[in-house]
Amino acid sequence: MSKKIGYVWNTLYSWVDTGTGGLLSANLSARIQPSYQHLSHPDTKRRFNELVHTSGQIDYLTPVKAKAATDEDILRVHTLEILNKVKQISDLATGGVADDGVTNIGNGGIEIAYLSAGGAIELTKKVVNGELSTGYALINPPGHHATRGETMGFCYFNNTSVAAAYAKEVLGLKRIAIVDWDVHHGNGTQDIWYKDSSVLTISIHQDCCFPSNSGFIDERGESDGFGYNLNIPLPPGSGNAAYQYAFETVVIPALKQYQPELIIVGSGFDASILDPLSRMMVLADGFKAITQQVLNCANEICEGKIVFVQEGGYSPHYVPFCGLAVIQTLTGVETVADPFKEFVGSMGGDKLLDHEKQVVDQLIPFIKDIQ
Ligand code: 3YP
Ligand code: ZN
Repeated sequence: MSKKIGYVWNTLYSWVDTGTGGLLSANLSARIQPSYQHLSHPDTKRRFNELVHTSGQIDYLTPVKAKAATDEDILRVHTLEILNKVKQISDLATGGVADDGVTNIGNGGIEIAYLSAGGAIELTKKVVNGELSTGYALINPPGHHATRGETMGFCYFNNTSVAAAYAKEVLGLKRIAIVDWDVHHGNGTQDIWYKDSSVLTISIHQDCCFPSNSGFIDERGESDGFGYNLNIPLPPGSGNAAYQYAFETVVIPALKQYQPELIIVGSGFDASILDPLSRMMVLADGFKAITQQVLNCANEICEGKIVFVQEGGYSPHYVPFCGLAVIQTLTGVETVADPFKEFVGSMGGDKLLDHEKQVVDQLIPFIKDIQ
């Protein structure tokens, strides 16, 4: 089999207009000064893409052109009501600002949301049909907070779920796993597949980070979907060691038990030690290690069929190197090493702590319930 690694990027992904707020909308009467650099400003992802090129990694990748997802693609997981509302938000003088004032996409920005979901679909299609062995979709806006009927937390369409639904309904797959390592809870993805055993959803995140009212261990799915949703809510301060332990103890055994035909990774880099929207301590090396674990697992159980789809990550400085670590693990070629390791590598997170282990171990008995 040819070892072709796909790579999705579109310049429009960095044209998402997050507005003049930093997280909340700028607001004179509340004295929130305009910042012109929203925490989710697309520069972070643009810099990641630029490093993929300047590091020489692009020479080992096969560019995959994102096509806009169709309404039909979106409606496999979202309601017509929210689709129409998103169109309206994007079209009108609201300028692409969702109700929460935080989830901004800019006037006409819905075109980018369709391209983002479409990027995930294109890559998935090519990995499933064997044209590519695996790949990375560096897309924007992210998706994992978007439920069937709601936008939320920088997310419009749930990209990984749209890709999974495409793989099920168009490509005919029966079992798919979505592994979400973004530091925030993948509440939208959980919600979409909560009653469905044909998509195993696993979210590893910082306990109570965002949303603060979901992502708990006892949210295991409902009816047919009971047992097919796993949440691993790690305590703040978790780093490489806790993540590696969680993957070897829970994520990988659950995947082996489930035997999916395709693994989709929701790849956020906001568990990094330099991220402003969480309090975790993962280094580029940590992302490399968990990438290697899921890659080995995919090779063992599903002919290597695994796709990586971008979620969050808000350190403009470190996200590019964390992302590069994942891509270098896919290509098997290291062109640039993590230059930050020297400065942030001795702050902690490299030893598994008892309170981290205790959380992960609670999930072990759930694995046998997966069929
Ligand atoms: C949304 C508003 C406050 C925290 C933020 C989290 C977005 C994200 O990266 N989700 O994965
Ligand atoms: Zn996140």
